Amino acid sequence: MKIGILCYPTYGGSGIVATELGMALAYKGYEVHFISSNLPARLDITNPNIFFHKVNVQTYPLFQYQPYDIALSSMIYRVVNLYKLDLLHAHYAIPYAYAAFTAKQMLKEEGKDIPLVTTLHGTDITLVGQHPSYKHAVEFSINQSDTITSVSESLKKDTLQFFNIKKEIQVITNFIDNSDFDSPNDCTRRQFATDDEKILIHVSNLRPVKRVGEVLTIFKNVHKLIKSKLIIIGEGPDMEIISQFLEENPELIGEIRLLGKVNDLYKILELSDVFLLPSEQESFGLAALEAMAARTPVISSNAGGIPEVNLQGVTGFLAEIGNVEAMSNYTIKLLSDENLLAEMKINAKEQALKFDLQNVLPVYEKMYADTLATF
Ligand code: GMT
Repeated sequence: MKIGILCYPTYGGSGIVATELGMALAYKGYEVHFISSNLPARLDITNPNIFFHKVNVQTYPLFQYQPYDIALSSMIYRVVNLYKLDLLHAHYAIPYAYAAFTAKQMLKEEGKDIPLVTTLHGTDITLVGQHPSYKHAVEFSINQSDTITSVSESLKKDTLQFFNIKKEIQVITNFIDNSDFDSPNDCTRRQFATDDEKILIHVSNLRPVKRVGEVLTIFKNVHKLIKSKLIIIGEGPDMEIISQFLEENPELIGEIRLLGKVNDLYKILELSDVFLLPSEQESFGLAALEAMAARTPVISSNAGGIPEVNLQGVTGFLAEIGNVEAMSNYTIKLLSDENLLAEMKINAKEQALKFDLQNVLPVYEKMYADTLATF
Protein backbone atom coordinates (compact mmCIF):
# COMPACT_ATOMS: atom_id res chain seq x y z
CA MET A 1 0.00 0.00 0.00
CA LYS A 2 1.21 3.53 -0.78
CA ILE A 3 0.29 6.03 1.90
CA GLY A 4 0.62 9.82 1.89
CA ILE A 5 1.15 11.30 5.36
CA LEU A 6 0.39 14.99 5.82
CA CYS A 7 1.82 16.44 9.03
CA TYR A 8 3.66 19.22 10.82
CA PRO A 9 7.42 18.74 10.66
CA THR A 10 7.99 20.17 14.14
CA TYR A 11 8.70 18.57 17.50
CA GLY A 12 4.97 18.86 18.44
CA GLY A 13 3.13 15.68 19.37
CA SER A 14 1.11 15.31 16.17
CA GLY A 15 4.21 15.54 13.98
CA ILE A 16 6.03 12.99 16.13
CA VAL A 17 3.14 10.52 16.06
CA ALA A 18 2.79 10.92 12.27
CA THR A 19 6.53 10.46 11.74
CA GLU A 20 6.89 7.44 14.03
CA LEU A 21 3.81 5.82 12.47
CA GLY A 22 5.07 6.44 8.93
CA MET A 23 8.50 5.04 9.75
CA ALA A 24 7.01 1.93 11.39
CA LEU A 25 4.85 1.36 8.29
CA ALA A 26 7.86 1.84 6.01
CA TYR A 27 9.87 -0.75 7.99
CA LYS A 28 6.96 -3.15 7.40
CA GLY A 29 7.16 -2.60 3.64
CA TYR A 30 4.56 0.11 3.01
CA GLU A 31 5.61 2.95 0.71
CA VAL A 32 5.19 6.12 2.75
CA HIS A 33 5.19 9.65 1.32
CA PHE A 34 5.52 12.52 3.80
CA ILE A 35 4.13 15.83 2.57
CA SER A 36 5.12 18.72 4.82
CA SER A 37 6.67 22.19 4.90
CA ASN A 38 10.01 20.77 6.08
CA LEU A 39 11.65 17.42 6.72
CA PRO A 40 9.89 16.06 9.85
CA ALA A 41 12.18 16.22 12.90
CA ARG A 42 12.62 12.49 13.54
CA LEU A 43 12.24 11.18 9.98
CA ASP A 44 14.76 8.55 8.80
CA ILE A 45 14.91 9.59 5.17
CA THR A 46 17.52 6.89 4.42
CA ASN A 47 14.80 4.20 4.44
CA PRO A 48 14.10 3.37 0.76
CA ASN A 49 10.36 3.11 1.46
CA ILE A 50 10.22 6.69 2.76
CA PHE A 51 9.76 9.69 0.48
CA PHE A 52 9.63 13.35 1.45
CA HIS A 53 7.86 16.04 -0.58
CA LYS A 54 8.48 19.57 0.57
CA VAL A 55 5.63 22.03 0.12
CA ASN A 56 7.08 25.09 -1.54
CA VAL A 57 5.21 28.32 -1.08
CA GLN A 58 5.82 30.79 -3.88
CA THR A 59 5.99 34.18 -2.18
CA TYR A 60 4.71 37.31 -3.88
CA PRO A 61 4.69 40.89 -2.54
CA LEU A 62 0.94 41.22 -3.17
CA PHE A 63 0.19 38.62 -0.50
CA GLN A 64 -0.04 39.80 3.07
CA TYR A 65 -0.28 36.09 4.00
CA GLN A 66 1.44 33.50 1.83
CA PRO A 67 -1.08 30.89 0.55
CA TYR A 68 0.42 27.75 2.17
CA ASP A 69 -2.82 25.76 2.04
CA ILE A 70 -3.08 26.21 -1.75
CA ALA A 71 0.52 25.07 -2.23
CA LEU A 72 -0.17 22.12 0.09
CA SER A 73 -3.28 20.93 -1.78
CA SER A 74 -1.44 21.31 -5.09
CA MET A 75 1.43 19.21 -3.76
CA ILE A 76 -0.95 16.53 -2.41
CA TYR A 77 -2.67 16.33 -5.81
CA ARG A 78 0.67 16.10 -7.59
CA VAL A 79 2.14 13.39 -5.31
CA VAL A 80 -1.05 11.27 -5.48
CA ASN A 81 -0.89 11.40 -9.28
CA LEU A 82 2.86 10.90 -9.69
CA TYR A 83 3.32 8.09 -7.16
CA LYS A 84 -0.15 6.51 -7.52
CA LEU A 85 -0.92 6.72 -3.78
CA ASP A 86 -3.67 4.51 -2.36
CA LEU A 87 -4.60 6.52 0.72
CA LEU A 88 -4.02 9.89 2.40
CA HIS A 89 -3.59 10.28 6.16
CA ALA A 90 -3.91 13.82 7.54
CA HIS A 91 -2.51 14.41 11.03
CA TYR A 92 -4.14 17.48 12.58
CA ALA A 93 -7.27 18.86 10.93
CA ILE A 94 -5.86 22.32 10.20
CA PRO A 95 -4.85 22.67 7.41
CA TYR A 96 -4.19 19.04 6.47
CA ALA A 97 -7.72 17.62 6.32
CA TYR A 98 -8.90 20.76 4.55
CA ALA A 99 -6.09 20.75 1.97
CA ALA A 100 -6.55 17.00 1.38
CA PHE A 101 -10.25 17.53 0.71
CA THR A 102 -9.37 20.18 -1.90
CA ALA A 103 -6.85 17.80 -3.52
CA LYS A 104 -9.54 15.10 -3.63
CA GLN A 105 -11.84 17.51 -5.46
CA MET A 106 -9.11 18.19 -8.01
CA LEU A 107 -8.66 14.45 -8.53
CA LYS A 108 -12.41 13.94 -8.92
CA GLU A 109 -12.39 16.40 -11.83
CA GLU A 110 -10.26 13.77 -13.61
CA GLY A 111 -12.46 10.87 -12.59
CA LYS A 112 -10.12 9.77 -9.78
CA ASP A 113 -10.39 9.80 -6.01
CA ILE A 114 -8.44 8.68 -2.96
CA PRO A 115 -9.61 7.79 0.57
CA LEU A 116 -8.75 10.29 3.30
CA VAL A 117 -8.11 9.40 6.94
CA THR A 118 -7.98 12.31 9.38
CA THR A 119 -6.43 11.87 12.81
CA LEU A 120 -7.46 14.49 15.35
CA HIS A 121 -4.68 15.31 17.77
CA GLY A 122 -5.97 17.82 20.31
CA THR A 123 -5.51 21.53 19.85
CA ASP A 124 -7.04 21.23 16.35
CA ILE A 125 -10.26 20.46 18.25
CA THR A 126 -9.95 21.90 21.74
CA LEU A 127 -8.20 25.18 21.03
CA VAL A 128 -7.51 26.38 17.48
CA GLY A 129 -10.29 24.52 15.69
CA GLN A 130 -13.01 26.07 17.81
CA HIS A 131 -12.09 29.60 16.93
CA PRO A 132 -14.85 31.18 14.78
CA SER A 133 -12.23 31.86 12.08
CA TYR A 134 -11.67 28.14 11.56
CA LYS A 135 -14.60 26.26 13.09
CA HIS A 136 -16.81 25.78 10.00
CA ALA A 137 -13.95 24.74 7.73
CA VAL A 138 -12.64 22.32 10.39
CA GLU A 139 -16.07 20.74 10.91
CA PHE A 140 -16.59 20.49 7.14
CA SER A 141 -13.23 18.86 6.44
CA ILE A 142 -13.56 16.38 9.31
CA ASN A 143 -16.96 15.34 7.94
CA GLN A 144 -15.51 15.00 4.43
CA SER A 145 -12.88 12.53 5.67
CA ASP A 146 -13.57 8.87 4.87
CA THR A 147 -12.28 7.75 8.27
CA ILE A 148 -11.81 9.84 11.40
CA THR A 149 -9.60 8.78 14.26
CA SER A 150 -8.86 10.45 17.58
CA VAL A 151 -5.92 9.82 19.91
CA SER A 152 -8.03 9.38 23.06
CA GLU A 153 -11.59 8.80 24.29
CA SER A 154 -11.47 12.26 25.83
CA LEU A 155 -10.69 13.92 22.48
CA LYS A 156 -13.46 11.92 20.79
CA LYS A 157 -15.91 13.22 23.41
CA ASP A 158 -14.69 16.82 22.96
CA THR A 159 -14.95 16.55 19.18
CA LEU A 160 -18.54 15.31 19.37
CA GLN A 161 -19.38 18.04 21.88
CA PHE A 162 -17.86 20.97 19.98
CA PHE A 163 -18.59 19.97 16.38
CA ASN A 164 -21.49 18.48 14.46
CA ILE A 165 -19.75 15.29 13.32
CA LYS A 166 -21.78 12.97 11.12
CA LYS A 167 -19.41 10.00 11.07
CA GLU A 168 -18.12 7.49 13.60
CA ILE A 169 -14.85 8.51 15.29
CA GLN A 170 -12.50 5.61 15.96
CA VAL A 171 -10.14 5.98 18.91
CA ILE A 172 -6.62 4.83 18.09
CA THR A 173 -4.39 5.87 20.94
CA ASN A 174 -0.91 7.28 20.60
CA PHE A 175 1.89 4.80 21.07
CA ILE A 176 5.54 4.48 22.03
CA ASP A 177 8.28 2.29 20.64
CA ASN A 178 9.68 0.78 23.86
CA SER A 179 12.60 -0.69 21.91
CA ASP A 180 13.98 2.87 21.67
CA PHE A 181 14.60 2.76 25.43
CA ASP A 182 16.95 0.89 27.73
CA SER A 183 19.92 0.83 25.35
CA PRO A 184 23.25 1.82 26.99
CA ASN A 185 22.90 5.37 28.26
CA ASP A 186 25.91 7.58 27.67
CA CYS A 187 24.32 10.44 29.64
CA THR A 188 24.92 10.28 33.39
CA ARG A 189 22.99 11.65 36.37
CA ARG A 190 26.17 13.46 37.38
CA GLN A 191 25.74 15.73 34.33
CA PHE A 192 22.57 17.11 35.90
CA ALA A 193 22.59 16.49 39.65
CA THR A 194 24.68 15.25 42.56
CA ASP A 195 24.13 11.73 43.92
CA ASP A 196 21.90 12.94 46.76
CA GLU A 197 19.65 15.07 44.54
CA LYS A 198 16.42 14.06 42.78
CA ILE A 199 15.76 15.11 39.18
CA LEU A 200 12.44 16.64 38.14
CA ILE A 201 11.81 17.11 34.43
CA HIS A 202 9.38 18.92 32.15
CA VAL A 203 9.30 18.59 28.35
CA SER A 204 7.02 20.69 26.17
CA ASN A 205 6.70 23.37 23.53
CA LEU A 206 6.42 25.91 26.39
CA ARG A 207 3.07 27.24 25.19
CA PRO A 208 0.56 28.75 27.69
CA VAL A 209 -1.49 25.52 27.64
CA LYS A 210 1.46 23.70 29.30
CA ARG A 211 1.43 26.04 32.37
CA VAL A 212 5.17 26.17 32.74
CA GLY A 213 4.77 28.72 35.54
CA GLU A 214 3.21 25.93 37.62
CA VAL A 215 6.13 23.62 36.81
CA LEU A 216 8.42 26.25 38.33
CA THR A 217 6.24 26.77 41.42
CA ILE A 218 5.99 23.02 42.03
CA PHE A 219 9.76 22.77 41.80
CA LYS A 220 10.20 25.73 44.18
CA ASN A 221 7.92 24.02 46.74
CA VAL A 222 9.67 20.66 46.34
CA HIS A 223 13.14 22.16 46.46
CA LYS A 224 12.46 23.65 49.92
CA LEU A 225 12.17 20.10 51.33
CA ILE A 226 14.03 17.83 48.93
CA LYS A 227 17.47 18.27 47.43
CA SER A 228 16.68 18.40 43.74
CA LYS A 229 17.25 19.82 40.29
CA LEU A 230 14.75 20.73 37.55
CA ILE A 231 15.44 20.05 33.87
CA ILE A 232 13.29 21.83 31.28
CA ILE A 233 13.47 20.59 27.69
CA GLY A 234 11.84 22.42 24.78
CA GLU A 235 11.44 25.89 23.38
CA GLY A 236 8.47 28.19 23.10
CA PRO A 237 6.84 31.50 23.93
CA ASP A 238 6.69 30.94 27.69
CA MET A 239 10.48 30.88 27.95
CA GLU A 240 9.84 34.46 29.03
CA ILE A 241 7.98 33.20 32.13
CA ILE A 242 11.02 31.12 33.04
CA SER A 243 13.39 34.10 32.71
CA GLN A 244 11.07 36.20 34.87
CA PHE A 245 10.86 33.44 37.50
CA LEU A 246 14.65 33.21 37.65
CA GLU A 247 14.91 36.98 38.09
CA GLU A 248 12.49 36.76 41.02
CA ASN A 249 14.11 33.61 42.46
CA PRO A 250 17.85 34.04 41.82
CA GLU A 251 18.68 31.38 44.43
CA LEU A 252 17.21 28.78 42.01
CA ILE A 253 19.27 29.81 38.97
CA GLY A 254 21.82 27.01 39.50
CA GLU A 255 19.07 24.49 40.29
CA ILE A 256 17.20 24.72 36.99
CA ARG A 257 18.76 23.51 33.74
CA LEU A 258 17.23 24.80 30.48
CA LEU A 259 18.28 22.46 27.69
CA GLY A 260 16.16 23.70 24.76
CA LYS A 261 15.59 21.09 22.05
CA VAL A 262 17.78 18.02 22.58
CA ASN A 263 18.53 14.87 20.61
CA ASP A 264 19.02 12.75 23.73
CA LEU A 265 15.52 13.24 25.13
CA TYR A 266 14.91 9.57 26.00
CA LYS A 267 18.29 9.21 27.72
CA ILE A 268 17.65 12.27 29.88
CA LEU A 269 14.17 11.00 30.73
CA GLU A 270 15.75 7.72 31.87
CA LEU A 271 17.88 9.63 34.39
CA SER A 272 14.95 11.55 35.81
CA ASP A 273 12.87 10.75 38.89
CA VAL A 274 9.62 12.51 38.14
CA PHE A 275 7.98 14.16 35.11
CA LEU A 276 5.80 17.25 35.66
CA LEU A 277 2.83 17.89 33.33
CA PRO A 278 0.38 20.41 34.85
CA SER A 279 -1.25 21.19 31.44
CA GLU A 280 -4.52 23.04 31.07
CA GLN A 281 -5.43 20.84 28.12
CA GLU A 282 -3.91 17.64 26.82
CA SER A 283 -5.75 15.32 24.47
CA PHE A 284 -3.41 12.47 25.33
CA GLY A 285 -0.06 13.62 26.74
CA LEU A 286 2.50 11.89 24.55
CA ALA A 287 5.27 13.50 26.62
CA ALA A 288 3.95 11.68 29.71
CA LEU A 289 3.97 8.36 27.83
CA GLU A 290 7.56 8.97 26.71
CA ALA A 291 8.50 9.61 30.34
CA MET A 292 6.79 6.39 31.46
CA ALA A 293 8.58 4.38 28.80
CA ALA A 294 11.77 5.72 30.40
CA ARG A 295 10.51 4.47 33.82
CA THR A 296 9.74 7.96 35.06
CA PRO A 297 6.50 8.45 37.03
CA VAL A 298 4.31 11.44 36.18
CA ILE A 299 2.76 14.15 38.34
CA SER A 300 0.12 15.80 36.18
CA SER A 301 -3.16 17.63 35.99
CA ASN A 302 -6.24 15.61 35.13
CA ALA A 303 -6.83 17.54 31.88
CA GLY A 304 -8.43 15.85 28.84
CA GLY A 305 -6.96 12.46 28.04
CA ILE A 306 -4.17 12.47 30.64
CA PRO A 307 -6.11 10.14 33.02
CA GLU A 308 -6.21 7.55 30.19
CA VAL A 309 -2.41 7.50 30.28
CA ASN A 310 -1.30 8.45 33.81
CA LEU A 311 -3.07 6.31 36.39
CA GLN A 312 -3.77 7.87 39.79
CA GLY A 313 -1.62 6.31 42.51
CA VAL A 314 -0.20 3.76 40.05
CA THR A 315 2.04 5.44 37.47
CA GLY A 316 2.09 8.77 39.30
CA PHE A 317 -0.43 11.22 40.69
CA LEU A 318 -3.03 13.56 39.17
CA ALA A 319 -4.65 16.71 40.55
CA GLU A 320 -7.23 19.22 39.34
CA ILE A 321 -5.93 21.68 36.74
CA GLY A 322 -4.28 24.56 38.62
CA ASN A 323 -4.00 22.75 41.96
CA VAL A 324 -0.31 23.46 42.36
CA GLU A 325 -0.37 22.67 46.06
CA ALA A 326 -1.65 19.13 45.45
CA MET A 327 0.83 18.52 42.63
CA SER A 328 3.67 19.83 44.87
CA ASN A 329 2.58 17.60 47.77
CA TYR A 330 2.31 14.56 45.50
CA THR A 331 5.82 15.21 44.17
CA ILE A 332 7.21 15.54 47.69
CA LYS A 333 5.41 12.35 48.76
CA LEU A 334 6.83 10.45 45.79
CA LEU A 335 10.38 11.73 46.06
CA SER A 336 10.65 11.20 49.81
CA ASP A 337 9.59 7.54 49.69
CA GLU A 338 12.16 5.37 47.88
CA ASN A 339 9.87 2.31 47.91
CA LEU A 340 6.99 4.21 46.39
CA LEU A 341 9.29 5.74 43.77
CA ALA A 342 10.71 2.33 42.84
CA GLU A 343 7.20 0.83 42.61
CA MET A 344 5.89 3.67 40.45
CA LYS A 345 8.88 3.45 38.12
CA ILE A 346 7.97 -0.21 37.46
CA ASN A 347 4.29 0.63 37.05
CA ALA A 348 5.11 3.47 34.65
CA LYS A 349 7.03 1.10 32.39
CA GLU A 350 4.25 -1.51 32.53
CA GLN A 351 1.76 1.14 31.43
CA ALA A 352 4.07 2.26 28.60
CA LEU A 353 4.26 -1.35 27.39
CA LYS A 354 0.47 -1.40 27.02
CA PHE A 355 0.80 1.52 24.56
CA ASP A 356 3.63 -0.14 22.67
CA LEU A 357 3.93 0.44 18.93
CA GLN A 358 3.57 -3.31 18.35
CA ASN A 359 0.06 -3.18 19.85
CA VAL A 360 -1.12 -0.02 18.12
CA LEU A 361 0.41 -0.46 14.64
CA PRO A 362 -1.91 -3.39 13.70
CA VAL A 363 -4.89 -1.24 14.68
CA TYR A 364 -3.76 1.45 12.24
CA GLU A 365 -3.18 -1.18 9.55
CA LYS A 366 -6.66 -2.63 10.03
CA MET A 367 -8.16 0.85 9.91
CA TYR A 368 -6.39 1.50 6.58
CA ALA A 369 -7.61 -1.84 5.18
CA ASP A 370 -11.19 -1.12 6.34
CA THR A 371 -11.06 2.38 4.85
CA LEU A 372 -9.93 1.03 1.48
CA ALA A 373 -12.48 -1.79 1.57
CA THR A 374 -15.41 0.57 2.12
CA PHE A 375 -14.23 3.34 -0.22
O1 GMT B 1 0.93 19.60 22.85
C1 GMT B 1 0.96 20.38 21.90
O2 GMT B 1 0.74 21.57 22.01
C2 GMT B 1 1.27 19.86 20.51
C3 GMT B 1 0.10 19.11 19.97
C4 GMT B 1 0.31 18.74 18.53
O3 GMT B 1 -0.68 18.52 17.87
O4 GMT B 1 1.39 18.65 18.01
O5 GMT B 1 -0.08 17.96 20.79
C5 GMT B 1 -1.34 17.34 20.78
O6 GMT B 1 -1.15 16.10 20.11
C6 GMT B 1 -0.34 15.16 20.81
C7 GMT B 1 -0.18 13.92 19.93
O7 GMT B 1 -1.40 13.33 19.63
C8 GMT B 1 -0.99 14.83 22.16
O8 GMT B 1 -0.22 13.88 22.86
C9 GMT B 1 -1.07 16.13 22.98
O9 GMT B 1 -1.73 15.86 24.19
C10 GMT B 1 -1.86 17.17 22.20
N1 GMT B 1 -1.78 18.46 22.92
C11 GMT B 1 -2.85 19.04 23.45
O10 GMT B 1 -3.97 18.56 23.41
C12 GMT B 1 -2.60 20.34 24.14
